[in-house]
Amino acid sequence: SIHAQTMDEMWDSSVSGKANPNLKWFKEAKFGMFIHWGLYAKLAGEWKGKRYYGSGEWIMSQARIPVAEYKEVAKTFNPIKFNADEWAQLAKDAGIKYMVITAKHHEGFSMFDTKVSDFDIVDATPYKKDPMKALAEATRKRGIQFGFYYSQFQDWYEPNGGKNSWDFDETKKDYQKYYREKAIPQLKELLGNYGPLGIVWFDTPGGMTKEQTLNFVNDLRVLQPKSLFSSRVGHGLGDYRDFGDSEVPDTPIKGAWESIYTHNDSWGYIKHDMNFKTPAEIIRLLANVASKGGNLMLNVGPDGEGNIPEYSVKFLKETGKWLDKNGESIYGSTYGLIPAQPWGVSTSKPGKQYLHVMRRPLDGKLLIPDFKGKVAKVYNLVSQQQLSWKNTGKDIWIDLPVFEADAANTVVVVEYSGKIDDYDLKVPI
Ligand code: FHN
Repeated sequence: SIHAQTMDEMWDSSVSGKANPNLKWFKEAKFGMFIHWGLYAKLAGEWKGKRYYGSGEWIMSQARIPVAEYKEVAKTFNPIKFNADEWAQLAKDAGIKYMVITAKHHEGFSMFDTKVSDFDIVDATPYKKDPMKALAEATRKRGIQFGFYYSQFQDWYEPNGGKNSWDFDETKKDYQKYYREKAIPQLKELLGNYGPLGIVWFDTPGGMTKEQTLNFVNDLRVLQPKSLFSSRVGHGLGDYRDFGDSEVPDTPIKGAWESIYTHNDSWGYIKHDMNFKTPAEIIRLLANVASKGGNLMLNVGPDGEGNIPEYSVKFLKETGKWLDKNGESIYGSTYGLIPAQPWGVSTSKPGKQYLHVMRRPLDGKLLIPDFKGKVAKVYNLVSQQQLSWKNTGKDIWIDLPVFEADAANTVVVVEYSGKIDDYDLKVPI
């Protein structure tokens, strides 16, 4: 089918049942950084003095900018402030375990050195360097898995690129020609020229049957046998499931999956919106996603000069400080066996439930309803202060002292023996 697939069509748990052995690092990582960076970052949500609402990387579409005009933006795109080591160090300081950056978004501009098109950062801009090479090295040096985002179908620069074009007649497009001449050769460049990639993150699939997609996916896997392909490669051929933008499931799910969120309200940089998620919001979001068994990949949108916005730097460093002390309750954890409570959520490791207490009950009495395990001890993860609890034979009540004014949540560890009922899980794998 050549229509763009729905999220569910992109994921087929029967396929995911043959879990990729390389998923181990992914399932333990829990926290990734998404980076949306392209010519749109220079426009920053404005075109010819007019502000456009919505996500910054869609400005070419929002303002219906003709290709002939949009390509001129490249002539003044010169991100001299870009520093790969600074970006990789920020990820490290934030407790980030993997990074995925846009190699080519829907605008069709390649942020990497490509022989396939001259609409790229080396040939079309005064910058003339390949930032992806430097970033791949800087992340790898710090033990951070590195990967590319690639818009494999939607390409507004190409006469045969898929979807949402206003410059080209959609009915006259030859999608196969676009894939043959641009998408597949560029994917081979990305998977062949930047060393081992942890992830290849596809976006908005379409224009190819399952058979055709399987053929190019098999070719790509030869180049990167250990890389994980996101579910937006389409036709259920991904290694792990991506939910919709800013979506987190409401019950725990087994298997490998990821929630993706913007840091403010836009994937690409926009100069107007300063609504950045605070450290407390990031930590609570991360705890909530981890409590359902998934990873959070949080986006940053660098500007046209190559700076990551100051609030992203500041808030991500704060998040990293919390993870320095509380990371045991997130990294390597899986979904919590205590359903979400008014006070917060839980994550699990064998014999331990980590309670992420986001709202301390006014009377200081924390209820774990219907807990079937045999509690051995309860303590504050950071201070290791032992906490008293009472077992009513059905529920556990924990006496919670007033904790230091913690920005986000305080983690209480419940060590127990015995089996707690597993969830009635939505996805068996
Ligand atoms: O259209 C894109 C959008 O610009 C952004 O890249 C998001 C990130 O998941 N993906 C598509 C919309 O889902």
